[in-house]
Amino acid sequence: MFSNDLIKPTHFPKDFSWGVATSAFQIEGAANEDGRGTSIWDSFSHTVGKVMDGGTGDIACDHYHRYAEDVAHMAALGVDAYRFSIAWPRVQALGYGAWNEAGFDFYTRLLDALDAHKIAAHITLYHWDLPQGLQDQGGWLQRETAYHFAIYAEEVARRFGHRVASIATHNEPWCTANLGYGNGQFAPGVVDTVAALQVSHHLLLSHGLAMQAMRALPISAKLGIVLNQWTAEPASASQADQDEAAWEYARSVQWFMDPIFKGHYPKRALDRMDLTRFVVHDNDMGIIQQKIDFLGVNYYFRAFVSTENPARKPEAALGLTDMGWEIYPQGLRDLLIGLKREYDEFGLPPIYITENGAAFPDQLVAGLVHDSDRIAYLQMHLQALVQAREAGVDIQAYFYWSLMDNFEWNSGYLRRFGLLYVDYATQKRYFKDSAFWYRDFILACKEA
Ligand code: IFM
Repeated sequence: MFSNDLIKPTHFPKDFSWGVATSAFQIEGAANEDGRGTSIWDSFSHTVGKVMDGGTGDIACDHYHRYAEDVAHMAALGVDAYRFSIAWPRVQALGYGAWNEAGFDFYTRLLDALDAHKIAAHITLYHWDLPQGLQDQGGWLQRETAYHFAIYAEEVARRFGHRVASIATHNEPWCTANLGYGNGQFAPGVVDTVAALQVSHHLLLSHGLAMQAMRALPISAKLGIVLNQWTAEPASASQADQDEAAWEYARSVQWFMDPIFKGHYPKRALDRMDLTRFVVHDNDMGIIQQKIDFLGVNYYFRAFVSTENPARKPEAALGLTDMGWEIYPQGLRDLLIGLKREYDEFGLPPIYITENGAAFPDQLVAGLVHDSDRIAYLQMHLQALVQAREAGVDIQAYFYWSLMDNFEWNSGYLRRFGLLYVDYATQKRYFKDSAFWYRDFILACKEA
């Protein structure tokens, strides 16, 4: 059972890391400034009909100009960690060729501001904004992109790897492959599930190549990857539903975990996939299977599987978020315990919860946002995290998604995940009640 009054500061160790997360395209704006190149999300969001409200990343939260204020907000929240991504086209306009010093300067300024507040930086190299220059050469369907990514990773690590706490290669490669190439809801908007399979392989290959390149450097940053994961639960006890749930877990979670930890794709997934255009070179799996220092887990919901009625939805006893996602905290606990059970013997490293959060239809009234639903969400998911820790899972950090409301991909600005409310007309930020709750809870954990 999950209840929103069971979580206590004493449940967390003193060195637990409390953070907030964002990504470059969703907050930075300044799309045409200081030599930034175009990304696939610029092209996609400027295509009529791709984003629900027609929103683009041109201005977003204007974080590029307001980063100092945003870091001050983080300091006021009392977080000790900030997860953000580097926009590849900001530091290398085309994804190959010349580096853009003005782009690197922005991230240097941001890191300086974080240092001044003693907030540890956790960077992600790829949070979906591929340079359009590489897309024009085939994007992630093109094997060569993985090699360009490794060059970019090495350059970022060489410049920043001594002053950031961690570097993740990818954020949610499942989404890049399946939403970008499978159903086309995300950039670049390709609808071809067989291509999506090959893209997922190139993403994993790029992860492995980047890990090799970064490992060769004398840097202190921990290196890893961030995966979005869920439990897959059968709607009934029937064998068919159980098999279907196992297949769903295999093609989503194990599809990325097994190559990294076991050096091969899960057989259960391969058995049911169209492999006619799936090309894996001899040495690829060895390149992908690199030791990682941390695993980033993003958790939002469970998968619910019914063979009789594939459209059937779970009962959602705790309700739905504004994304229509079931609130299901026990999925986080079960997922984490399952990861430990399956991957511990293959070198599962400490886990960071790199994303967890919810969109709700927040209303700003007289400068206040009473988002008790988000506070309850946070409390229940932290409780699930504690239960997983008590079951022996080594979880060292929690990052709420997101620091502030931002560009929610194909939902544009219609979905608000933030602890801070953003009034896009004025770009003013307001602490929601959940921000005050998170601040007080973090403080209590430090004092407990
Ligand atoms: O906003 C996204 C984020 O970019 C990746 N993970 C899920 C979030 C909510 O949809």
